[in-house]
This record gives sequence, C-alpha cells and structure tokens, in this order.
Amino acid sequence: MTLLTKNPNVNKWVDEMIALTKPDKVVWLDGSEEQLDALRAEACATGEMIKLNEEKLPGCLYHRTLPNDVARVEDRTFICTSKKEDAGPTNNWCDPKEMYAKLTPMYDGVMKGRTMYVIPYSMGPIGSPLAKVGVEVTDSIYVVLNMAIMTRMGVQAFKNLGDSSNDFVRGLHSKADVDPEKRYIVQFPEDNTIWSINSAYGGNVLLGKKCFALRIASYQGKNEGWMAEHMLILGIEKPNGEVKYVTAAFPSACGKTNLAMLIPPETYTKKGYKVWTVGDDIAWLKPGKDGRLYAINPESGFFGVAPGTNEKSNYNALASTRKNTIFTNVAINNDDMTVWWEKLDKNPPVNATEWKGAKVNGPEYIAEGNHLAHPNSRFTAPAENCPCISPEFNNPEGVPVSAIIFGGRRAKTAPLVYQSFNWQHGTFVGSIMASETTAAATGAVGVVRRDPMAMLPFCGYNMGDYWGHWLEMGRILGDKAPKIFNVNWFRTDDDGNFIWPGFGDNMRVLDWILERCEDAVDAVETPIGYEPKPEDINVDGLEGITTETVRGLLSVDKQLWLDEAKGIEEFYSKFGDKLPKELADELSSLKERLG
Ligand code: OXD
Ligand code: MN
Repeated sequence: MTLLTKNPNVNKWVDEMIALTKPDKVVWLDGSEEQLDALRAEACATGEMIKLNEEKLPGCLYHRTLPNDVARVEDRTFICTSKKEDAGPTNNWCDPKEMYAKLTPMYDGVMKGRTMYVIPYSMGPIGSPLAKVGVEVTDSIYVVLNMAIMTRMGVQAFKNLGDSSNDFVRGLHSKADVDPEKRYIVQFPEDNTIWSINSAYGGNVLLGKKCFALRIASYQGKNEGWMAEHMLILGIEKPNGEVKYVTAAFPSACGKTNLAMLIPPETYTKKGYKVWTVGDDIAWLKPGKDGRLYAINPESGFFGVAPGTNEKSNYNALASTRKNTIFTNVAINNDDMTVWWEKLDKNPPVNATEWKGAKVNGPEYIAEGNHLAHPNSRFTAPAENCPCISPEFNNPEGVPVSAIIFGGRRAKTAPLVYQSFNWQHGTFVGSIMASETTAAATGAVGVVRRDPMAMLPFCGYNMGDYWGHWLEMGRILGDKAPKIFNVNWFRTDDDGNFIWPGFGDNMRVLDWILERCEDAVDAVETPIGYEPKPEDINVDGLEGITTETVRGLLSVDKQLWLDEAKGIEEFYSKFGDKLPKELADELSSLKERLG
C-alpha cells in the first residue's frame, strides 16, 4: 500500500477505518488514467460495469443497481449533532454516540474479502480559497469511477490540504449487503464525518455531493462565513461580451439542469447573447475581496436524471453524455450497445435490456405500461464535455453573482417572476419556497410541499439557524448583495396546460432579472414584491404568447396569497424560537400588504 500524503491526520484516520472494516487490500487513488483504466477493466471483468459501444459512446460504461437501491433515502438520512435542536425539526436526528455505537458493529469486518479504495478529492478547483478536501474510503469501484468524474480526485487534492491540516471530511462508505433495512446515510457535522452503509446508489454513496457539499458544507459555511446552496450557476453573456452570473435554487422536477444549460431563443442569439454553465446542482458562495458574493461549483461533473433528457429539452446535457460517461439504471439497446431512456426519442429499442436486467421487446414492454429506464436513472458526465461549459468553470476565485433566483412549481399562486424588496425579504421569499407534487411522484397530485431554498433534505443543521445565517450574510454583503428573485414557469390555464413555454424561453425572464440588477428597467410594486410591467418581458418570436398573456402570468390572487400566508405560518410554527424574528416580521408585513 502506497500512502499518498504525509498528513498524519489523514493517515491516522485511514488506519482506523482499515482496522474497523478489515479489507483484504487497500488501494489509494492517485487519480492517474492508468489506475482508473485498470479499475474499469476489473469492473467490466466482474460484471459490475458493462462497456458500451466504443464508437458511438467512447469511454462510456453502464451500471445497474439493485431494485431496492435506486434513489436517495431521506427517511434513513440522519444529522447527528450533540444537541437535538441543532439538527432541527426538518432533519432526522440521533445522538452521535448512539449512532456510532449502532453503526460500528455493522462496519466491523465489512470489507473482509474486499478491497478498500481510499479516494482523496477536492470539492472546488484545486488552489481555490473556496475549495475543501474530502477523503472517502469505499469498497465499490463504481463509487471510485463516479467520484473520478464528479470531483477533482487523486493526489492533487492533498495539495489543497497540505501536510498538517485537519480540515478534511472523512467519508466512510461500504455497500455491505445492500440491505435496505440496514441502510444509513449519516452526517456527523461536528466531526466532519459521513458514514454511509448498505447502499450503492449515487446520492447515497458519492459522499462528496449531497452529504459533503450540501449537508456538511452548509454547517461549515455557517461557522466560517460562507454558504453552501442547492443552486445552479449560470453566466449570461451580452452582445458587448460582458458576462453576468446568476444562481438559482429549485426543488426536484422543476427543470434545474435545463435552466443551467439553457439555449436562448433566436431573438437573443441573433443579437449575440450566449449562456454559459458553471454548475447544475450545487453552489458554494463566499464574499470576495471586493465585497461581492462569489460562487464556485464544487463539483466537476453532472449527476443528472436521464429520462426526459433529449435534443430538444436539453441539447447540452445530452451532448455532455456522449463520451466518458457512466449510465446507471437506464435501458440498453443490445443491437449496438447504446443506451435509451424514456423521452430520449420515439424509438425504444426492440432488442432491449430494461433497467432491472431483463431482456425485453422495448415497444411492447412500454405498451404494457412499464418503464425501460428507471425514472431516476442517471448519467454521470464530465462537466468539460458540456458544449456551453463556462470558461470560468475552473477559476479558483469563482464568479461574481448578480442575482439569486428561487422557484417552484405552482399552478396558480406564484407569478412568472417577482423581485424581493431587499435581502431580508428575499430570505423570506426563499424560506417560503414550495412546489406542488406532480404525477411523477407517488401520492396525491397538487399537494404543496414546502422546500425552503430547495434545501429541505440537504440542510445540515437547524433550518431556523440556517435562515439566521442567510440574514447575517445579507448584513455582511450590505449594498453589494445580489438581488433576489422568484420565478414560476408552471402556471396553468383552466385545462391544466402550462401557459409559459419554459425551456430556452426562460431567457426572456432572465433578461428582465439582469435589467433589474442594472437598474435599467422600472418595476411595479405589488404586495408580494416588484413585478415587471408586462410589456417589459420580451415576447418577440413567441407563438401564442402576447403581452396580455404575460399580464395574466403576473397576476397575484390576493385570496390565494392569504391562504398561502396561513400555510407559511403553520410551517414556521415548527421552528419555535429558532425562527428569526425578521422572518416573522416579513410574514406579518406580507399579510398587511395583502389587506
Ligand atoms: C439531485 C437531487 O439528485 O436534488 O440532485 O435530488
Ligand atoms: Mn440536486
């Protein structure tokens, strides 16, 4: 076994994990292509991975997880802080001592007969003042190969850590027996530690992503004066070459990846507008030397949902998956060893293997009401494959943020776009974020689920304290703070059809948002915030959408909002005295303005 660092804290912790899990062999990942190639070959030899068509999908691999292990498991995800109130009412909590005592026997000897892979990785560009180091030990080659795409993995990560620092996140993962009854995804924020067991599915096992970059990092950010958010980062280049950056938070199934890789409509491209992707899922934000808020994407790949991705819905995401990508739980076309998923195109393969591994006739199988690909099947694609990846993607300083956008899926309540009155009111707008459930999920349709800042499953501490941290960041940023907006692409007409075309046409709303950031356009004051004058939303080239349609999309129904205020009050009451007074005040002011 070759150690990759002299850092005694890392080596001591890895020794402890070896003593606990007792692997037959330990391999440190240096990040070299030779080492990764050997692991790819090994995984293909054992059947853990399947090689896809080298001409059509060069460097691409396929992996299938167990049918009981296809998604994040929120009910088995814990935040273990010494005090229960520090985890708050929106997290599962357990005393850290108790949790360690429960899990330690499960890890004892779990890697006997297996190899332990030690993965050093950096979240954020190497050398960035915003980056942080993690070390994940795992018994899964699938995890290694995914982490190699999603993070800056290998010996370079230790350069960021140095020889003595103790500031690294310790991630212990074992797939164990992939037993759903013994599955645990546990964050110990006070120990910089994550323990994950009995899963082999992405979000539960790629510990750099949700576990570190959101749950642990949000806690670190509160203590260290920065923010870890569930946000995409997008650059909009104007015809004069100037690029402005926005970040945006949406709950799942609201088109975050699509917005992150948007292609502007012709009325913009012909004038010379371009859009650049910096991140599709997570943003780390910190005030820079000039006092503005800067963002980095801590990841280096996209772990995107495959179904629904196609040339029209997201050309850039699809293009990102055409080489060096790992596909998980999609369907295979056995005629040419390519991949397929629902809505990729209208030609499901006849000679198909569905996501659970059965050989089926694709069109017939679908006609019988089955999915060929699992609805949460994924691609793990290198960000550098993305045709619109930002030239600033690896900039260690990050990009300056002009606007923060919140959004959700609301059939009637929220207008197409509104701007908050100020940062405090913007924090309120983020805290009341909600989405209506769709037919895609099980359970009732149209039920409002509150998902503050899209962080409900990802905030590593008490959400009330998290809002307090937002307010504090606003005080630090002062008049340099980004402006805060809310959007809703999902208003429906009386027949339930979406009114706004969405996708690339969302550029029209971003355009207004940037103009507001530059004080280049007036707005109308409403009880919920500033709204555009309908004629200030560019409808040039849109079929069936006029300024009158936009007027409708901007309407605010006072009764619906009074009902909404009741829902917010109920939600806020869960937080007791952890609810910042400023937010309670904002709710009262909203009610007053509604009359
Ligand atoms: C994701 C999620 O997978 O938010 O990114 O669930
Ligand atoms: Mn996400």
